[in-house]
Amino acid sequence: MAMRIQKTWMVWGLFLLSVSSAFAQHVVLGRVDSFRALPSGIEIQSGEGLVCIRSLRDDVLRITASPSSTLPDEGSWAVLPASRDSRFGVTPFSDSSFVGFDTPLLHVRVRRDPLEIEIEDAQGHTLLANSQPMRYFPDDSKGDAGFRVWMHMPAAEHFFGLGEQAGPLDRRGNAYTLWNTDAYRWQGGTNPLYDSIPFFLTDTAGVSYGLYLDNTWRSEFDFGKALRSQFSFGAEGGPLDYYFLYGPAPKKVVEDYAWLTGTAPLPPRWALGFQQSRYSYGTEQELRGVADRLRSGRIPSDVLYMDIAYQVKNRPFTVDATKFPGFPGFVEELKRKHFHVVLITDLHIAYLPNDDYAPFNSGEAGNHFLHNPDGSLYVGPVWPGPSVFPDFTQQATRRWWGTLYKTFYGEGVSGFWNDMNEPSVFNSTTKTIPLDVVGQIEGPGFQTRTVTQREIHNIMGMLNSRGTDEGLLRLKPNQRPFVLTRATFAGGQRYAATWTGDNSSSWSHLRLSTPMLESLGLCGFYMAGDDIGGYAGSPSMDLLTKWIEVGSFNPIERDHTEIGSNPQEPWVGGPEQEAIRRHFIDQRYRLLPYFYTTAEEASRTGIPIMRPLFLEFPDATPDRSPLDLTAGNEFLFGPDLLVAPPPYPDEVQSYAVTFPPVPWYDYWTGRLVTKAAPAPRSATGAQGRAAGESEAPLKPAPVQTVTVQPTLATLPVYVRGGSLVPMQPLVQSTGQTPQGPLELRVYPGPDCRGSLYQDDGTTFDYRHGDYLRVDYSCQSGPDRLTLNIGAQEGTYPAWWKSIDIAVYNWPSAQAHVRLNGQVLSGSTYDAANHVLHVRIPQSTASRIVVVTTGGAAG
Ligand code: MIG
Repeated sequence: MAMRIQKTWMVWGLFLLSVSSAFAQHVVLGRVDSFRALPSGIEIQSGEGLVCIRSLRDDVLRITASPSSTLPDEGSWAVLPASRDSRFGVTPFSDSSFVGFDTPLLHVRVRRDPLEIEIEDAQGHTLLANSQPMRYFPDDSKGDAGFRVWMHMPAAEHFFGLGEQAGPLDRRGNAYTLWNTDAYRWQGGTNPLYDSIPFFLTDTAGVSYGLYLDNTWRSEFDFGKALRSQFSFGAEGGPLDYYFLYGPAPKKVVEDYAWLTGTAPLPPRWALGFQQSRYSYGTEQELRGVADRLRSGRIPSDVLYMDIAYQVKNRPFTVDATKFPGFPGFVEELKRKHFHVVLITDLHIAYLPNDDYAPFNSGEAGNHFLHNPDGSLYVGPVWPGPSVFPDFTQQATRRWWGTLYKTFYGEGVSGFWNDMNEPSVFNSTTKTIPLDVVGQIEGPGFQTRTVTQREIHNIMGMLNSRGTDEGLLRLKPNQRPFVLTRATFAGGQRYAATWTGDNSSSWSHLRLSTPMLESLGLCGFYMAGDDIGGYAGSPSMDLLTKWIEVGSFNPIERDHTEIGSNPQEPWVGGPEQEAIRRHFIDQRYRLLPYFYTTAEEASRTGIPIMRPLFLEFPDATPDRSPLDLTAGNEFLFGPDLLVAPPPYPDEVQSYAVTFPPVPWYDYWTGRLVTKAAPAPRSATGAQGRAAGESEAPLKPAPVQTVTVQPTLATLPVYVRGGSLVPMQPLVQSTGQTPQGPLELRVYPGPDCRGSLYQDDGTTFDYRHGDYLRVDYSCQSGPDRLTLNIGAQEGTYPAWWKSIDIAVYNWPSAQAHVRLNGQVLSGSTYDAANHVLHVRIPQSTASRIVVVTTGGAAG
């Protein structure tokens, strides 16, 4: 019978698929029948099945299991090969009840009967423990099978992560499905959304670990919804394969996850500028009008987006010359006006077999599209009409896809926007490609084999953006690509930034965006944004204003709206609204040195730009529960700025701002706002307190609050005492060289530190030393301040000739200043706000500035 179908490889592939799922009987890995110590872990036989626990580092474990004698051992789309292959030698352990092993940081115990894994820290406190044995479910008639793993869930455990989810930051009490979905007009609680990131981290009284399930199939995470005191996760197919990442500091877990799945590379600096979009600016004149209005209104901005209307009949990689007659010249013109153009290029390719549409013809010739089970091309309706879909799990297909950017990239288009890549398909109740549509996996790390959408649906968006990113890098190897993708998967941060899809123009959506962006940041996507002003519908002018205020402190600030909505650009609504919005966008640009320094840190460490409070202050509350649970929608923008929008942004009542236990200054006035300045108890990264370290519990610091009256024109922002914040004179785009001194704001407090990173903003030359890095620190007493400016690292020249130092909370006009021991005159004092201003010349050498109120400084 098979002879009738022409593409016999496909039949063979489907045969293999059915064989591989045939073993999925209902299997419980119920007890340890035998075990064998491995140099880096243990392998356990349980009935017909196997469980393997390996130590990749002293603080990272990988746990795999199988109902048969073959453990999952294929390539991973998310985990970096070097991390996956690393091994740490362990000390085996067994007694009559348990088998397992030790690393210097972890005890891994597996109960013999029932088979339950328990992971403890070095002090013997349980971090993670199965509450019942893992289990495989048999296929039903539709092929839904899979596995599930259950864990005990202590009362104080809180859960963060799983990428973008429209709800509270803490996932406890809820369940989530990961299945990439085009969710137009999603609302609070809508799940699933556009991306699948099967990673979460926990916080139990300041102690944290992370768990990453390396499985691309439809998966589910339940944090105490079905069962009050257990959490569980599973997938409907694919490998039972997860990683345990030990903190104990939450910040370290985020770094561990970056070690496992990589970081998002440093973006071009212009991507940090204000971005203006709409579905769709339809003509050259219209878009030129937007560009010119931004410039004439002195609204700093860097990026203009062209949505699907620029194309011929919505066909990707075409330009409608009736609307954009001189396309390359127009891109040039915008570039001269310091605007970068980002073009949408959806992944669907118009099905035009008898046409001269090159993307279809070259893709068809290279066999780059997905097929139906009978071997015919899969065709589904999307914007261009009947469309075909690239088979991105083939390396050859990703390479072909990357070549499609040659013309646009050559014409000076700066970045690309990969939309609709869940993938979204019209006229279908599932809104996506049928599950039995067939593709191929082909490429390094993988056995070449046939797969269906069940396995690869969730990675289509990530691999679409990967093809784009890698293609751009091949076309211009020394230019940092910018790719914005709607759908993605764990590890996708290596290839693209993302945004939260089709939100709505409502106050509750402004509120929802903060935890969504924080969660994306915890999951590696430090470059993320939302549609400022809302996509579906039209915002009131006050809402648009407030959204721009908050969005000016988001990693990506992009104003975008749907077709047919009211105008939503920052000037809409009159000069008063425009002035407020401009003021906040100005601040974003004034903060660029600090902002870009934070982005560079994120690109090395994975610590996001937008941070929940518990990430920096895991011990801030008396019971060590995450401060974010009670601190409204406060978030940190970089390490030192605390942004405190009204928790319910449309409410008019006053609200309390909650502060982590260090001194805080008002960003706008520079005045110290918290009275008490208890020493910070929290630790970050390596200094984290081990779980259950049994020193006398630190006396709980009283949680500090101030009461704020919300107004349209204000947004409370505070600066951490003990920070040094570099700022620059206002520019109208990130490409403009600032005129005037660098401003260095000194906010005295404990553990006072800061740094500054600069480079050319567009190339990879920084990887060869062409950057500028300076570390700052300060020590302060009641009438004395010492500021250390480190020597410049790297060869990139500073644009400034001098530095304006602003010392906050300086007690009096009395100020004796010495620079490297030499008396320096000319300081000025702002008595109203207690700020001392000192100007010093720029130098690449290290310097010490000492300020005292008394006689001779020094
Ligand atoms: O079906 O390209 O989320 O940002 O403007 C809508 C048009 C397709 C969805 C994206 C939105 C974009 C729109 N796209």
